[in-house]
Amino acid sequence: MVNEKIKKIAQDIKTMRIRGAGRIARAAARALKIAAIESQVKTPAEFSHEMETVSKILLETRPTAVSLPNAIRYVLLGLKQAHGADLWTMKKTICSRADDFIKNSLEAVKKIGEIGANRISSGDVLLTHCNSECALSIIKTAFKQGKNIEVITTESRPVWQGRLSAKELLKEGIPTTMIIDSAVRHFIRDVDKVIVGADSIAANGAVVNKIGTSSIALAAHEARVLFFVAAETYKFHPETLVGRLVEIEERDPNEIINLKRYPGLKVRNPAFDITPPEYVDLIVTERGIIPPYAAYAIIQEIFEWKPGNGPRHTADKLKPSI
Ligand code: RUB
Repeated sequence: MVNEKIKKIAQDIKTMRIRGAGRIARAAARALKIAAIESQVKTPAEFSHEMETVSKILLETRPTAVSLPNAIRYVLLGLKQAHGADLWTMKKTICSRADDFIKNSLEAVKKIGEIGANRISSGDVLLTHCNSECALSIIKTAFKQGKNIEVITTESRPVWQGRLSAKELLKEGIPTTMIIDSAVRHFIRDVDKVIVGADSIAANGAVVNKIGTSSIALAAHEARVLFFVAAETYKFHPETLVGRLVEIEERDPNEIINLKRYPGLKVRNPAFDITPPEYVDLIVTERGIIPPYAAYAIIQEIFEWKPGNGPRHTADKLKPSI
């Protein structure tokens, strides 16, 4: 029987009380740790089975952010590491890998802020979309370094994550202007750099992020404005190396409009879109800045991928190295 706390975390991810790819990943690691601590089973085999069941529930919440399966893959590698061990050791291994993931993830966000802030100059006007911890980490770090910056944030309809960003930025004292999503091209010439996060990055460097990101990238490209993506290396999608496409989540149309009032109206509500690598100038990761075309090399290294092997996700490779 699945623990109520796990069901609650899964439900919170589904309904977006927990949202943003990094937070979702950490919540999944936390859920696996809770499941391990509170497990009532008696044998290692039953325990492995229970962990797989919990993972399945978590994986079914939201399909696009690869940080979720990557976090689970990272924690569950503990089952393989502790193979043949007693139940207590297995539980301990899962708990310590979950703790490791959470700690490394938080460190990565900080490191991305430091690395990315080096590319921000005093006087810059930055545009951000949605609400990305990593993108905001760069902006906040640059501001804390004393750089005189301004931020334009979109509303990010239909769920208004731009309001979260605006609140966070204002709390830091950063001058912030909000615009409607469709006003980006109108204002793009006032912008020096666009900084967004990512839910998944494919092996060819294509970036999956909040719906509207690709239109912003297109406008930035047209106006020769730099387009930065800020993402931890667990946002790189290992299966895209062998042709898997990233699933784009389509959410409830009622997020956009009350369908009861418009009988017969068809509404589409994709939550994410894909920005081709041609429109991305650089990706700031905790391991350093890379061009989008280096995504392949990152995936190969982080996941120890070799032709014919499935991806692994090891402890050492997640640690910031720069
Ligand atoms: C969130 C979103 C964010 C990325 C990166 O979408 O698209 O830009 O997840 O965020 P949603 P972070 O609100 O639908 O989850 O840098 O915080 O991981």
